[in-house]
Amino acid sequence: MSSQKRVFSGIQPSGNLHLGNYIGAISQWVNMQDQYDCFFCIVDLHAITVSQDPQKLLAKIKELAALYLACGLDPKKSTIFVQSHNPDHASLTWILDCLTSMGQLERMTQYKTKSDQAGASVGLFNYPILMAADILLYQTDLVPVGQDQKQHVELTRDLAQKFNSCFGPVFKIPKPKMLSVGAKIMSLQNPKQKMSKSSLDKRGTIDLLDSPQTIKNKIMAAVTDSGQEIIASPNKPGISNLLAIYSITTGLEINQIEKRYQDKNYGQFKSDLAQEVVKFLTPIQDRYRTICQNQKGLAKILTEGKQKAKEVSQKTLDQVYQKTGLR
Ligand code: ATP
Ligand code: LTN
Repeated sequence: MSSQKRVFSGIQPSGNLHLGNYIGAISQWVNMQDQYDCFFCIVDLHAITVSQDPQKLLAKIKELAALYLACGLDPKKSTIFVQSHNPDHASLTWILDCLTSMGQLERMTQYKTKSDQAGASVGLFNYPILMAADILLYQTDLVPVGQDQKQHVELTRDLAQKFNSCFGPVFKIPKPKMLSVGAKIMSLQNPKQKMSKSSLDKRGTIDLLDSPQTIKNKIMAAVTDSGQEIIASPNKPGISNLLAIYSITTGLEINQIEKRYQDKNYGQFKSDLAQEVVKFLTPIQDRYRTICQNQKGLAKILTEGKQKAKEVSQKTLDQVYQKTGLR
């Protein structure tokens, strides 16, 4: 048995993967692979909590798997798999459903925001419990995510504690892990809203597969703040957001970037940032295209991932069945 701490995280194969997803989640994952026993999941069952076109969904699952690899996830180091390929996720969800109060779910911010549209599904309401099942099945220590998912990881901790105190110790209590800079990348068009796959204004979101010209156009059109100084500050949400993107894509500290642009204007800063983002994304896009040419190889990685995932999750689920009197 590995003595390394366990990491679990996932992204939904819905919409296009964007720089916010990369910075808040994937950049952490890539850096954790050598130190931790990592499980990275394509959470397709979460994606269907809102309506999806079946043919597009299957293509999106493959696209996301290829992007995981292109961003630097290494199947020799990490277990990469598709959530619905392992039925244990849905099985544990039901058991946790029966332990969760309606009130606990009604408090979830993401649900409150997303259920605005008429006809919100029961799945959308139940979404955080499926996420808790994902995490708890693997006896996870750390969950690297963006800021918006913190509340869901806290619910996961509460559910694990409740189960353990009702039935005896089964689950590890996981902790969220968030970046100090980049946990919430904001829309380029509205620095008060997070950059999001489902955002209607596409100019606010930089997709990992955007062309260099599109990236340049979006960054040059980004909303900035009054004044001229290029500094990170709460009353400069637009510039602070661009500085966070600059920092992650170049590896420079925010104060180094502030110094570099002390006497420069917004236009120069944005034009340099656009170049840095293009320089950062081009190799990811090149690798993505190469990986897509080998669909068999990709499928093999996901099959092996499923097997490794199942080996771990099965043990937890067996204990759950025993403790709850189902076996
Ligand atoms: P949707 O709009 O469909 O909710 P999303 O853009 O929020 O999608 P998710 O699949 O929900 O993307 O998120 C995947 C991961 O990326 C999560 O860990 C989430 O916290 C992180 N993430 C999403 N948006 C951002 C962002 N703007 N800044 C930092 N991290 C983010
Ligand atoms: N809800 C997450 C995606 C997700 C997840 C997980 C993240 C599903 N299961 C388990 C971490 C761990 C989101 O980003 N929307």
